[in-house]
Amino acid sequence: MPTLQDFKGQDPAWCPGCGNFSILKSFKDAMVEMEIEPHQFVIVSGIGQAAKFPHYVKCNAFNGLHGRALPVATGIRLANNKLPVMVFTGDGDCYGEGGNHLIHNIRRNINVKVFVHDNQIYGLTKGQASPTSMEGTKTKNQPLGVFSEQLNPMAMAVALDCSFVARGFSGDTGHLKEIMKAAFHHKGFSLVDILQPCVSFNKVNTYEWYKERVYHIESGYDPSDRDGAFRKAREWDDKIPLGVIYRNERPTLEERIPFIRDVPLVHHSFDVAQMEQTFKEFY
Ligand SMILES: Cc1ncc(C[n+]2csc(CCOP(=O)(O)OP(=O)(O)O)c2C)c(N)n1
Ligand code: SF4
Ligand SMILES: [Mg+2]
Repeated sequence: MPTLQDFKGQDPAWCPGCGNFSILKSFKDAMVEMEIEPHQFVIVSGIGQAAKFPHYVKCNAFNGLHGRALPVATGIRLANNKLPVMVFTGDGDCYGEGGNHLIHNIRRNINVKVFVHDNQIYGLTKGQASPTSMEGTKTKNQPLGVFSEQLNPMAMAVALDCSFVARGFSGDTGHLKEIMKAAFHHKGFSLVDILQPCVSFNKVNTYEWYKERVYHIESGYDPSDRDGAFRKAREWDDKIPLGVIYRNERPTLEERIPFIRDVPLVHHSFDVAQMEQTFKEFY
């Protein structure tokens, strides 16, 4: 049985008080409780404070380019669809630079779990507005306030019929751990938006700001009702719902590709002579 010590990676270089620490704790607690060993999964990330996550966990990891975690995660899943693949990403990385990949992988329903550290700011590059920054937020780059409307990633995901849509809060680690476990066990593309205070550059969406607004989605809520989920996903200003907003069961991309459905590509036999013959056809 794994212990927390088994997941120890490098010492985090995040600012003291950053919400990322609680996400790291929730994740390690979830892995220990699910009895998953460090070698049994892969974490993929892009660039940003959030994307440093796999450095701080002992595991298989690929730290790629800004916004490009999902193409790598897709490649890994297509090569070995028995291997759990998770992406840890930021709001800029996932919803900005990587927004195109997010849309199309939700549509394909590849079985990858995406955890977004949503601090509503570009943290690593010292505080520019991100797609989830609220309209009017003043930053050094946007001294008159953000002119664009805020992206609602939960409503977007429900609109795209994303297989699993949930929100957690780094100030509520026990609840976040349960959301992470539910996402891990769900079959299909899973998007978990995690409210994560950036204590250095986001002076608006602080721990207090979130605590005044977040609430756990009431028991009896039906996450399979897409219309109800869309209404729930649109809640934001005074009341911000935490929990599983939407869930559906539908075939994954991996299940729809006949030659990897039963046997992962890595376990297929490889015939060099046949490959050479195929290449010759293109000469
Ligand atoms: C294509 C590209 N654009 C911009 C950058 C510069 N850049 C690096 S990190 C970053 C912001 C990351 O923000 P986010 O994904 O929200 O992560 P956070 O640091 O807030 O966790 C930016 C703009 C880059 N490295 N590559
Ligand atoms: S800049 Fe913000 S997101 Fe980055 S480590 Fe510091 S507090 Fe965390
Ligand atoms: Mg960010």
